[in-house]
Amino acid sequence: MSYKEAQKKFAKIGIDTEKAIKDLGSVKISMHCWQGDDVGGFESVGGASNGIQTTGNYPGKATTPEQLMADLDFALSLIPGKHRVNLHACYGIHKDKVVDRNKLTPEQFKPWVEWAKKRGVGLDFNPTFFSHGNVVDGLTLSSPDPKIRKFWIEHGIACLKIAEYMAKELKSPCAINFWCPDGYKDEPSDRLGPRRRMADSLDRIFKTKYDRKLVIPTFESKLFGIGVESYTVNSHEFVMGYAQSRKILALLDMGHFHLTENVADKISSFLMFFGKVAFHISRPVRWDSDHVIRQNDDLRAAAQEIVKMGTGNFLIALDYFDASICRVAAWVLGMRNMQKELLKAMLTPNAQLKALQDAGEFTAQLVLQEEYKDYPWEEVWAEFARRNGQDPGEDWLKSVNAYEKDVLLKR
Ligand code: RNT
Ligand code: ZN
Repeated sequence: MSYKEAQKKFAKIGIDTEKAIKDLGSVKISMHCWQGDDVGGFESVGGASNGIQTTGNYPGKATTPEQLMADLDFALSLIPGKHRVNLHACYGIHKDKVVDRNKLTPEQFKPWVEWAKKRGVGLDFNPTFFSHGNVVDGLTLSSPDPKIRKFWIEHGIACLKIAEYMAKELKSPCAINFWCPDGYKDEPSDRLGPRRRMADSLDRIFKTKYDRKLVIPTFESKLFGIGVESYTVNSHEFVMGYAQSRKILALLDMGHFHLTENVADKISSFLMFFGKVAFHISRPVRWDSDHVIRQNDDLRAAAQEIVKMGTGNFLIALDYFDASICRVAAWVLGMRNMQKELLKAMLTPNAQLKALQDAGEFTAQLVLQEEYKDYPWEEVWAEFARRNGQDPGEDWLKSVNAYEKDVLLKR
């Protein structure tokens, strides 16, 4: 089937494929730098710890800023459209001595800003509350030790300033996401105290002056982590309450709920009460395993909700890290899969299906929801990819294989 034929077929169910192509082109996805080096960063060679874990030892990992930038460039060159890049504070670029987290300044992120400027990509940011000796007994901002809290509060404040710098320089608002690993392995005796301390620490961070138009703080919840199975301070309820009362955004990570929970179902409520929704797109397998996202039912459901609620109301960031496969391929596949699911959602006659729901026509609703999945979205994808100078099919893998042979495996 040609694009023209697909266009006609979609037109019969009221879908304008040209609009879908245009709309998809306007969605910027924030690509996470940390898939490139297993959340390693540039401060030490120790790798990720304190609640972050990667598995796999695939060769070719980026170990310097130059390598990570080159890999990001290569991955972005195989993804249709313009996107954003999401950095973590542990990716600061240090001269002779590593500047500790509480003393970070824009200086360590200047090379990243220069890199982003040249490519016309926006940057998002994250304070790094892990992989550091000041995570004591698994706690950061909620630690009972005021010195530990102070260190991490200073880190949070430093990061708000860095985010503001990035946004100003790149003339594009910077989303800054707060995720802390804080929690306990076994039943705590006091569940309230750590949450009170967490709220107090965050309040001290957010009372810093920052431009609310340029810096968009988001706050990520989590049900459990490896080693913190019994209690996480920043549970879903805590994050919802804190974010709502402080007028910042709550962030949904697809891996941070019970595995039978439908994360897509949460989106409409978030939208109603926050106005905008921040998202970490991930794929949990049996736990918060952060596998590369596939075109599966969970991603489909999330993308459908995102499109129905208006893509402009979402901050879409990817968050997974697989060290057992080629890291560059993992980026490209995940970004393309996200785009494909958004496109499928844009090609669904949602108004018609909604009308069936409201009329109580549940048989027709079920049948058509399924039948419309078979409409030729691939042709529209191919057209979208071609118009963006990309090969629509799997040939990008050949380019990655060549890059792997020429660059990655020589490291
Ligand atoms: C961890 C959170 C968090 C991190 C990144 C690296 O469970 O999902 O978002 O993955 O900040
Ligand atoms: Zn996340």
